[in-house]
Amino acid sequence: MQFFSPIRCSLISLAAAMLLAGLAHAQTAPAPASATGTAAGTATLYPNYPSETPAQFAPVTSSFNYIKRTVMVPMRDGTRLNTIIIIPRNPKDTPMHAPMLLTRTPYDANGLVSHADSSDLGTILQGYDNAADVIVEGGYIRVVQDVRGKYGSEGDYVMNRPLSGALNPTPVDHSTDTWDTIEWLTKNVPESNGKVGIIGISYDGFLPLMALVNPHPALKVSVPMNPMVDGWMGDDWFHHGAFRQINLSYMLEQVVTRRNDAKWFTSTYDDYDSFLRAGSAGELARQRGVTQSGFWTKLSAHPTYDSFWQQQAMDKILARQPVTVPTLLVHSLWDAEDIYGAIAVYKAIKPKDSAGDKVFLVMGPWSHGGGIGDGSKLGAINFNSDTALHFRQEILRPFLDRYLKDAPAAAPQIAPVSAFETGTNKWRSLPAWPLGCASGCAIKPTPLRLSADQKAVLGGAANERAYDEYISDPAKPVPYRSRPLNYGYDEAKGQTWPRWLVDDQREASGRTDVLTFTTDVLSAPVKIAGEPIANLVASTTGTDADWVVKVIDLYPDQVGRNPAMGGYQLMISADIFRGRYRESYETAKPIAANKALTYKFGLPTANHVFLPGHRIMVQIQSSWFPLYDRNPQTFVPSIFEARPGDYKKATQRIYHSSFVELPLVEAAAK
Ligand code: PG9
Repeated sequence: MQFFSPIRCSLISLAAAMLLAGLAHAQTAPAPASATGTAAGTATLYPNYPSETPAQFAPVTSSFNYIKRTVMVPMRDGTRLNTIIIIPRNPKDTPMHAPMLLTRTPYDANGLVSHADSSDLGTILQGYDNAADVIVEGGYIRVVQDVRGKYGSEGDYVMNRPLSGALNPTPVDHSTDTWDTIEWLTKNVPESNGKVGIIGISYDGFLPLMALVNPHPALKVSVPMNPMVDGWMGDDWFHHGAFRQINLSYMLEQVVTRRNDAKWFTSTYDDYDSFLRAGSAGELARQRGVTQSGFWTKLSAHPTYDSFWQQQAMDKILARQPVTVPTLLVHSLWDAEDIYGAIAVYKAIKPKDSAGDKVFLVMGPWSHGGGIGDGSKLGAINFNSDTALHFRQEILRPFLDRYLKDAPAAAPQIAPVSAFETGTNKWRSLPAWPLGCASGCAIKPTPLRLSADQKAVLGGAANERAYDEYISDPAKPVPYRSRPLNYGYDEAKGQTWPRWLVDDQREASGRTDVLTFTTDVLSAPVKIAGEPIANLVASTTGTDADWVVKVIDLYPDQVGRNPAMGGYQLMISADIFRGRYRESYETAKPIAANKALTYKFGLPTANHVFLPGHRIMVQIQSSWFPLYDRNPQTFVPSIFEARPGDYKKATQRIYHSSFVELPLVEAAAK
């Protein structure tokens, strides 16, 4: 048999040849011939080589300690969402009666539960976004789902799809999709006990908040971890109006294709250079194709805190809802992405929890999502124990068990607030937040004054007229961390973005365009609990300006037990404010040049003790680059479209009547 020489033949002889070939195959087992058409009425006959791929493969999974089902769950508008249900097998392989833990995600549901190809449930879940130890040990049914428009799900993707209404003309949103999913799950997963919890981090943490809007009756708990809540005020897109241009890559990859196939590219090793060369954020967006993303179109059309942002702020939405589902808000004290959201939601909904049994808060010394990792240290900072393990085992696990298991009494009630106190490295169980201790102490807002000789003074009288000044040059913006800057999450490539908030700030304090004010060495501990509030009295020679205020724990000159920490400048709370919003977040206005004006804005929550021997430092600067886009320092209608000629040097004066109001805990300091 010639396998590869074509046989020319008519259709009749082709049939005969195929028959013969088939016979030959039957006798000698070579492959049967196959034919392809050539000219009209003729065909080329090739021998056939049987595929080694079965028509249908039946995976052999009987040894697995879980059962995995993938289903397309229909929503009320007919759109089907890719949903993976993973059911643990109990030792006797009998159906279980387990609660379901749902995560909805735009980040590839399948990837979330396919950490490894393994017969072991713990191994496939291990890795990210799952608190896998709690899920596996608790015997939960794990359900993960792609949100509409992403990965295996049908439908259209809209960034943080707003609720049906003014911003969303369709009748479907994440609230209805969660409702429809839970409805389907409770009817179609016979192994479940009919109770559902929803859990997730960041975007996946925003979705458990959406689930609280008209919640399905089977939704028994919600665990929003580091949730994205208000994209303008303090989470991913802006902080007090300053644009977080570092997220342009996210905006591209997340939006322009269903499976995040389009990739951001770098054009310099040091991010600082490529952002600076592009000029404005709008120009860089054009250069990288981000302008093709529908979300960029919306975001760049809404640079102020207008109804577009206000109507989708989850804290504002939830403040209008009854609080019916037990909710555990998880906050990270050094969250580089969503440091605003969890606390904002707590403030919005805790007052509505009249029985005190629905709203819980935990805050740990973690980066974004760090509660599911190893919480023993963050960068150079050690916490003396695995704080994340403590959270998962002692807080998350009993919380889930109590509300989701059929024998709830077995699980203890967790404290209303579990707050890790940095500096002393201790967990505190508190009845509410902010509160310095369970009883016997009070918070006394106390000014930390920015005084002469670069001194910071706790309490004391203000000196109205004196000031310090610096020149802010947009051509040389202050880097947000030491260069070269390499944004990203891949530790193997040296990318440590998630923990940049604990970087040593001494590089910045040595610059002439950064002012520093430092207290004397503390002789007693100073404890703060809550949000410091910046009260700058400042002038600029320009007509717009950014103000960055950082509250820093300055370590002793020498730290015997850990010499590398000598003189470390650890940021405890810091944020940026875009001066054009001084009078109103909704309307940008030029700043009156050379006039001392007050800028008041809140900094992120801290729960920290400055120890004896340490000092408190405040740093002030007018750029934080390229994390935030540069303020041209000349008022222009849209900073996204600022032209090279708009960027001007300015002299910034910080008057000594400025202060940072610290939420001082009185008794604890004694
Ligand atoms: N911080 C990310 C994000 C959330 C929501 C919108 C955009 C980005 C995240 O980690 O999911």
